Amino acid sequence: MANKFDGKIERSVEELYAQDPERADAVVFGRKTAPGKAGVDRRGFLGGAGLAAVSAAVGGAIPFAANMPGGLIPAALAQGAQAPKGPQYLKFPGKDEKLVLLGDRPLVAETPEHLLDDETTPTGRFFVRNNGQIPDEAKEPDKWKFTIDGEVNNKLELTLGELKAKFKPVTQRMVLECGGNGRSFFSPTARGNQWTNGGAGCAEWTGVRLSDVLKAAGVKSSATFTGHYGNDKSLADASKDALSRGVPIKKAMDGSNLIVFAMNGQPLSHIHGGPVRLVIPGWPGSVSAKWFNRLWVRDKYHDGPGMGATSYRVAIKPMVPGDKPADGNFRDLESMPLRSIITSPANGAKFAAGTKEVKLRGAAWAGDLTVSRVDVSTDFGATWTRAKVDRPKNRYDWQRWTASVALPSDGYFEIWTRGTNSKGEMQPHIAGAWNPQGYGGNPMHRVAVLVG
Ligand SMILES: Nc1nc2c(c(=O)[nH]1)N[C@H]1C(S)=C(S)[C@@H](COP(=O)(O)O)O[C@H]1N2
Ligand SMILES: [Mo]
Repeated sequence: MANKFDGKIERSVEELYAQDPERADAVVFGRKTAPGKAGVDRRGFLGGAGLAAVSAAVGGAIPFAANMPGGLIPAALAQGAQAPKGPQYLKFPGKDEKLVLLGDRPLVAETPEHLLDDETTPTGRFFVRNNGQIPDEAKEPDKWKFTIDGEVNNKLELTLGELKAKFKPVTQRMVLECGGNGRSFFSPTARGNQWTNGGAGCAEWTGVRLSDVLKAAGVKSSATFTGHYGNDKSLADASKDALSRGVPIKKAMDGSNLIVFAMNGQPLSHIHGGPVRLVIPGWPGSVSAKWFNRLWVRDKYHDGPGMGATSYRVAIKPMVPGDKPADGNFRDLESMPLRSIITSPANGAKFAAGTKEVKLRGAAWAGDLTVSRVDVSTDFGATWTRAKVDRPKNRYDWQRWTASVALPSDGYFEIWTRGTNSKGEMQPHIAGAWNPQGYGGNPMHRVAVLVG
């Protein structure tokens, strides 16, 4: 069927979308480059043979085909689902077998969006991100030691047991999100783990406020920045730390930051940094040190592994996608961008013929900000329906949302979600502001559904 389309296509439309989305788009939408004017396009429209081929590839008629924007890879064919060998899954004790393995050295796995459907992300479904070796497990958790030193009046050396005895425990539900979440949406491909939207989760974290501990240490006026350390070592060189990032002292003193020893009511598991980790919500996950053993209060910008150059950094002046990075054009990614995801139905869901209504569930969050609204569309963005968005339980909680959408007929539909944050900013259609390591990619999330 599809591979006979046009008589010229050497690959099926499915393969073409997986291997060469630009060419697939050109073929399907009839993109023409004007003769003698390289790069000048005349947009075609999705009709005739192109429409037939795409409909065959996605498995149904496309009632809203007339609204399909050129350049759009149908959600049913988008990369990831179409990876050459199909997705690889994480095999790890206590972890859901449907977490998608992004790398095994270091071990990295993400949660597909539909597994983020719980109000609170169960530990078994929580994404895993390591930068180096996974250290040996602590035998006596309460004897775990960490230090607060540098620009403080009283250097503190505390065991976990002492921390629990001396400071008040608090529990907050908060999003932890990898700085590279959404990286796979960049074109051209950005360097690093190809996260979709699943490098994030929202757990109940129990610990003590970092600010309480910093106050006990007495932060000097010379303090400007922090450096966070864990006891894991680099894969390439076991004499070096795997990662050590930090934040401006103002962010470090934010009352939402926790020194965490329990996750979802259980002692913090080893893979998530147990017995003790930091959770610095709203900012790239890389500042939330696992296997936490030292916080160095510094009088200048931190220079540990993972700071500087293009790591966890975005372009100050917009750059041409794919270009070489210019020195000095980068700043640390601080607050994470706005993101909304559909957690039910799953991408590729099938509904019985005659289904006229689909109930949607999702989540949205916005780094240091909140989400003021979420809208959903079933017609490629021509019209939008406002979702009901829950309030966060506490600061840095995600916001669950629900909506119900009507479908006019059987066929192939895409459900799109678009969040708006408390500053009025909306998610873009595509990942913009390209940068070499692909931070800040937050295009609208789309799921394909097939009725009949
Ligand atoms: N010590 C240490 N802490 C770390 C990391 C690491 O490699 N080593 N990875 C960071 C990154 S990049 C992220 S996104 C989060 C992931 O936490 P998780 O594995 O519990 O999901 O931990 C952060 N803390
Ligand atoms: Mo991360």
